[in-house]
Amino acid sequence: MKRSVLAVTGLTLALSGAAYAAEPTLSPEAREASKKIYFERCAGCHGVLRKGATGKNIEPVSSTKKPDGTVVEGGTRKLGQERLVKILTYGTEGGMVNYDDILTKEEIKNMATYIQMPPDVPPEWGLKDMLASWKLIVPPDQRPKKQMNKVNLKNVFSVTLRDSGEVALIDGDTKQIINIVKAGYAVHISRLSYSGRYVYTIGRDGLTSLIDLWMEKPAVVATLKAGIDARSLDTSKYKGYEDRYAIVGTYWPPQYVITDGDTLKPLKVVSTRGVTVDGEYHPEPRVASIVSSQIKPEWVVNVKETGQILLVDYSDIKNLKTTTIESAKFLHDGGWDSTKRYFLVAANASHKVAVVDTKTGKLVALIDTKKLPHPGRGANFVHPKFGPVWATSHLGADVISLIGTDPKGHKQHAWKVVAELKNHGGGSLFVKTHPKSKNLWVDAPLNPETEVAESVTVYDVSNLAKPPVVINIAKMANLGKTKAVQRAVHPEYNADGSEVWFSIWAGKTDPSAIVVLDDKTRKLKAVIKDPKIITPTGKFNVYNTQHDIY
Ligand code: DHE
Repeated sequence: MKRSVLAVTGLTLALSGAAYAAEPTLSPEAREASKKIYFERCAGCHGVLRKGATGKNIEPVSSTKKPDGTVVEGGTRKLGQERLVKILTYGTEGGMVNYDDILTKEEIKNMATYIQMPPDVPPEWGLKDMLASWKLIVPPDQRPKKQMNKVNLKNVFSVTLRDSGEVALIDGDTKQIINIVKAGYAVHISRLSYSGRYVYTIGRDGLTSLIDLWMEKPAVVATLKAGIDARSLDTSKYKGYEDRYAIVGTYWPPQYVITDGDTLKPLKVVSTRGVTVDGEYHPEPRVASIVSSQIKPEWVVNVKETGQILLVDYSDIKNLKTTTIESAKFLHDGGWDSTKRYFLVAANASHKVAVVDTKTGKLVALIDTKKLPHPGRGANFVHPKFGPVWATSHLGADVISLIGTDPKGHKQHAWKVVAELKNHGGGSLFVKTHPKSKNLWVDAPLNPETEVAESVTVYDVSNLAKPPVVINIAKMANLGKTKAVQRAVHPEYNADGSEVWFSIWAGKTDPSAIVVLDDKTRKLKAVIKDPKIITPTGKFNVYNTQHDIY
């Protein structure tokens, strides 16, 4: 069966030389419905203004300057209605997937017309809008003074339930659901306060939620609509600033907001509109990953379209100092090296990984990788020959690249791809290991082959000559036949590194599950099933997320 989850995340269109279509129009109702579909399914990859990032440029009329200076005219109007319907229905070899199992024929027809019309531009979202949206449900002085439940909080997992817009808090010791809370449309990630008390979540609709784990039944104590479209957030982790601030990055408007850590009250909004590393103005440079330094009062804010990495010093937010580091365009996700001094981030559509030294505030290297590196936060381990390395897998290749990260002890290998391991397929999103583990786990949920998408590869990092093992995780969940593919996604360790958890991500109306393996034996330990576990994707163990352990 050939399907792909990119169908729910975005479109990729190839240009052909067809003639321009006639002036496209839609009824107000069809336009409104198409606009909604565009924002929910397409904007993530192509951008609100359709200038392209992970997906291609799909402006109605576009012109691309080639390296030799020639200009190629293109755009969706040139492609025309018929061709666009075909692309939307069947997908393309270039990465665009079929929408025929997600949208109706009528919706596809309207979408083909809609993307030939000028983009709808959502409103700006400033401090005033944010303040009006802000809800302080339980003020700090009415919250518990100590932990009121008996849960081992270190081993709680905050699990994204993508299609129900919720987060499930699961006790990692007992595997019981502690609570399920509303967390915004297609909630994306969870991050932890430095103290480990608060979980912060971000919905794609910009809804930011603050969950207090100390309550008898942990629940949301504050929310903020930080923007119209968002993917990332983090908290202040430097000594003296623990739990003081949070930062939320938004796709639309392209900006970030600094908030109070324990109330989410918005304090300062900073635009990321500006100039790319090529020196061209970009109107929609979206905030991709954000991480929090523990060696300085700084956040590393990665701006996708411009390729600029911002080191934002939060020690004086009224007089905000920012270091702007040129790297490569289309920055996406990334993680720390094992010392937490260097941050490695994928510039995915540039097929590169950028390395920043947060101590000196400088770019250290831009490393060529295979097509579309996608590390999640990556994985750190000590390679028997090359010393400390950080790993990334790829969306566009069945390869896991290992990059040397030890410029002191292994200078000749630092910031180079020192080895490439074979994954069981392309379409990988996440890799994971743990300091106490010898295993490196790699998924491939976006692979078009069902068997590959259901499986993961595991390497023994102490002996990489040993052939890896491919395990079909979905089969272990024993869910029976489902409408959607049961994608095995996002390995995550428990706090002591003895278990590794995988989400089985099926359709919204299908049963889904979380599969827990014993890391040492690689054998099944538990399957967490519940009708309320709808489309689980990311899982964030409190202790590991709090301390950036991966
Ligand atoms: Fe993600 C991380 C953006 C689609 C699951 N995703 C991130 C980050 C960004 C991002 C910028 C880094 C956040 C950080 O560290 O601060 N993701 C995007 C997109 O733009 C994209 C491609 C399309 C979209 O429309 O959203 C996209 N992501 C997806 C999915 O379809 C996934 C697989 C399922 C889902 O839940 O939506 C998905 N993304 C994740 C997860 C992480 C993530 C689980 C965190 C990984 C980690 O271990 O930290």
